[in-house]
Amino acid sequence: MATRQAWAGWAAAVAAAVLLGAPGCGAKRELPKELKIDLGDGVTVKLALIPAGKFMMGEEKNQHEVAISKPFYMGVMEVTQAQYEAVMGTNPSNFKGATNPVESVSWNDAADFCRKLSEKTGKTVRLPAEAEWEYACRAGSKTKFCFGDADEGLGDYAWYRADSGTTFHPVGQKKPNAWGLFDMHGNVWEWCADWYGDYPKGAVTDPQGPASGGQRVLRGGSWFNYAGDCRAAYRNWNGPWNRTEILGFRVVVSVPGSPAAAAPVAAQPAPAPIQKAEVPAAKELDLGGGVTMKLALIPAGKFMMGSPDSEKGRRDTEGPQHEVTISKPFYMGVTEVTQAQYEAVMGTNPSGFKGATNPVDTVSWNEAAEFCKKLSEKTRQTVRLPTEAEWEYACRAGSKTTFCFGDAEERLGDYAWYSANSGNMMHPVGQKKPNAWGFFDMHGNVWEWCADWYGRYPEGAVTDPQGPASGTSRVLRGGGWSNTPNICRAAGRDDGPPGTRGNDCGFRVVVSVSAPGP
Ligand SMILES: [Ca+2]
Ligand SMILES: [Ca+2]
Repeated sequence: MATRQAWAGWAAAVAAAVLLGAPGCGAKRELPKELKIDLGDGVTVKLALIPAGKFMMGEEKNQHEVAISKPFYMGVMEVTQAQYEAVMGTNPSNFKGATNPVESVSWNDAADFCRKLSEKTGKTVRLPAEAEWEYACRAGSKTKFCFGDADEGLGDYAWYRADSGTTFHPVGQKKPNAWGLFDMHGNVWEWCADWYGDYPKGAVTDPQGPASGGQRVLRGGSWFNYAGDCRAAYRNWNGPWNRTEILGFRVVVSVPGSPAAAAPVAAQPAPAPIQKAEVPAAKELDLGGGVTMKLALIPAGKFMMGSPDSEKGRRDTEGPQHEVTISKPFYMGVTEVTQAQYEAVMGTNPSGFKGATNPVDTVSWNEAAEFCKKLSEKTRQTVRLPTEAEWEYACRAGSKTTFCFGDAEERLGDYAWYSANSGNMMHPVGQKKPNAWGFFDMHGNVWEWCADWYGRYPEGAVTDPQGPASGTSRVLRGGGWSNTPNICRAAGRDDGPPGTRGNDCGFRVVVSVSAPGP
């Protein structure tokens, strides 16, 4: 029913739009329903005509009537990496793929893209106003999502936490909404033109958001987010310089001749030059209640992942040994997540061996992922589990040996709690020596969940591997207090179903690096 109403609205709007083409000259010109921009080399941007109309924006207390007075064209897809590269000559994305959405782009980068594409085409290409975005997302619907209220239906329309395999997907693979727009829910967050601020109290026409601010609006959720964050009304924000791998955008093109067409672009200040300031070597997250978490920066680089055939105690799941490039620096927790930290974020402590500075144990992969989600929301940063490659890279800290400190098993007790010295229990984090990059307990104490599904390694060199696209168990690394040295090796791997818990299984987190602000 929502669909039929939507299409009725569409027809009415197209009829209304006829008058806009050349006001006063009497010539009736129907706006084409689709606009195609040629970027050269076979790369095009397709946009759909969005009718003028009214809708209820927001939800609950902040809901208010918005009139969109002019039709406009909106990108049918998120801007892809091929499109971005065709216009900008670069591709900053972390998850490379020509038809993947471009990501790791700041609001400033997105505005620059619009400016360049406007110059190239002579059209007014711009970011959507937040109101235009929600209007287009709803496509006539009044429900939680463009298709209704049921979370269960979201997978038909969106790549989000439950079906994305925690990675990006090419644009346009799911169902479009009633107005033909793809991935409005999920895949990549989309920058809107507006500064973030409170909504107006009453009905408004063509709102542009506050005149100034510190944060720009983001909409729609991403592959990293759960259903609630992908709602039509859900608002997010971030600093305009922030480049995170879950942030992208789509463009709109103003209808030629419409009087308000140029306004939003004029309202956008010139992008600030990207600061080349150094990324700080350490980071501290405030978890509330006086509890903090220390993280250290890990440089981008290359390493040999897995073990050589000659390594003592090797299992064949550790091969083939292959070269891995970690293309971006990232922050990693200096210690395993402690029980105090877990409780500050989750409000519970499931551990078998209680102690505020003990690592949290008896947590499933799902719970570890939930912790990351909650801490991401709390800190507005991308907190996540390390990929298996990031974990081993951080554990090795430049070493190529059995352990981070060399091959001699006799020295393991200096760095790790394991079967020979643990007294059959875990110990507070950070009591043994750290590795060369300052990380404690990478060997032993508790096993650490990694983001990846468990599976066989690739045969050749890879960049930023994420593990298999699907699987039945998640990767565990580093060994625990009950394990022998052999199990605690840098290349050692184990796995467990994502719902299982063990009193020797915990985790540590990483935070993606985003460009520093001005
Ligand atoms: Ca999206
Ligand atoms: Ca550990």
